[in-house]
Amino acid sequence: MQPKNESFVNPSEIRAQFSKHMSDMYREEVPLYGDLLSLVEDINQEVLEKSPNIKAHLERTGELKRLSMERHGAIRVGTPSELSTIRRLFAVMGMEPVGYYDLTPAGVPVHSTAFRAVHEEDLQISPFRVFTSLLRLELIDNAETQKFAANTLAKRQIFTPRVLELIEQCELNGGLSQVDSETFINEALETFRWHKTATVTSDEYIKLHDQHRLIADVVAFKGPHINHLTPRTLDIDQVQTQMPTRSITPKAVVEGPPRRNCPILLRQTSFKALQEKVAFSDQDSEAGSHTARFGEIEQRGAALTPKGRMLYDELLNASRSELKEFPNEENAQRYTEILEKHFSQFPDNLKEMHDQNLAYFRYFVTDKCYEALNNTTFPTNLKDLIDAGYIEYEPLVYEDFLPVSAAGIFQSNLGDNAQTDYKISSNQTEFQNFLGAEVLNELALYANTQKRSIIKCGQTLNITELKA
Ligand code: OOG
Ligand code: NI
Repeated sequence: MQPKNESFVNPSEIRAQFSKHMSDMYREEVPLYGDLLSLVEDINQEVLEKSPNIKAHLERTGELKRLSMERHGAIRVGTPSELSTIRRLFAVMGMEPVGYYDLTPAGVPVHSTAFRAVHEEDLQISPFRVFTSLLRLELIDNAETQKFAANTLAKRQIFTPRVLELIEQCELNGGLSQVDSETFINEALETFRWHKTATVTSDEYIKLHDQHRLIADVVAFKGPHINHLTPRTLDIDQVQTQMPTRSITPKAVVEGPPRRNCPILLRQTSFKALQEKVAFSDQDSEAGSHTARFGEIEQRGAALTPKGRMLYDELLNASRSELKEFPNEENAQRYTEILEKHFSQFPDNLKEMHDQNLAYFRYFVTDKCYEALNNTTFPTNLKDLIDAGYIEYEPLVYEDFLPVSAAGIFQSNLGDNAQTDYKISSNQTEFQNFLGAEVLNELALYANTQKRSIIKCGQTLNITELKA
């Protein structure tokens, strides 16, 4: 989308630049992230060389172009006001809150949304997304710790004065100039930077940590340091197997659906969080340590319709119940087998996925159709056009996250004391009140993209109402 005023920078360009700067900053902070990037790059290259089909498919959907830019980050904020300002900050870069994720059933005291671009053209310029979680202080059961956490958070300011000015200026004028957008990027980065000094004493840290490692991570520091930045791979099983050859230890299992010919949704794996030296406020040197940041890799597949998603959830739940415990080192092999067994019920070819309305698609007019444009009477519905070879389709890539997978990623980095059974759960209304906006429904976004591609085909064929 173009900005309102021509002298303003396109928000998608700001996002692309910001994502690049963040990656550079994170690579400096966590050298292992650089190793992971190069492993992913090598494997992606290999896949493209070995599988011309995959390459052709990615070229056609535009995903090949965005592959090397593709990454998501994750942050955890502490207060409603931080959440609403973060929303305004991301809005400057054309990112909107999509989806609501409740992580309390998994014993993680947060609820979350994902900030990302929503239109396919903008996603094409930069698919950068940030999984953003808000700590739920009301879930701290110790009144004293709860009060301490609230007071500590109330004292901090995670945004620079200049970035706050620029957010306001952008809201007022509808955009930022080139110079202002550069300043914005540098100032906004400060919010996500790692700080070696904590804002609490080591005793206070221990108290927070005993309550939940995540609470210590959010409360004890100056800001919501980016805790991982995730590149996209074309073959996550390869990355998983090869991680140890580069001295990286992966978690036990890949989250999400099993390996398939036609990947669906999202598969993710991560390496264990790093133990990093920090100085607590009662220490002169970095005598303490904190474990929060980790590495993660993802492989993205087709976005599923409500029907497809229901089937996915059903098969995943069936697999998890059959395993009866959390996937771990010992049962990893068995878990994969169980997963594959259940998922054999999910059609693994595009035609069935399309005809059974399991996934969202983008439609293309074929060369055959272009050649026939001036001398053919075309059928007027999509199905007949497809059957006649005038229109083809490619699945839309899933741009979001999965709550069960996210819980698994959180868990693998939080250690065993995280299995709290919270009595309070989902509260999307409160989350949205804090956010200062409603979260968008991701399914509606995919449906819109699909619809736009049908309209475009209709225009090429001069059919005013191409029936789906
Ligand atoms: C977020 C964990 C979830 C994902 O990719 O599902 C996540 C966090 O650890 O803050 O990043
Ligand atoms: Ni992640």
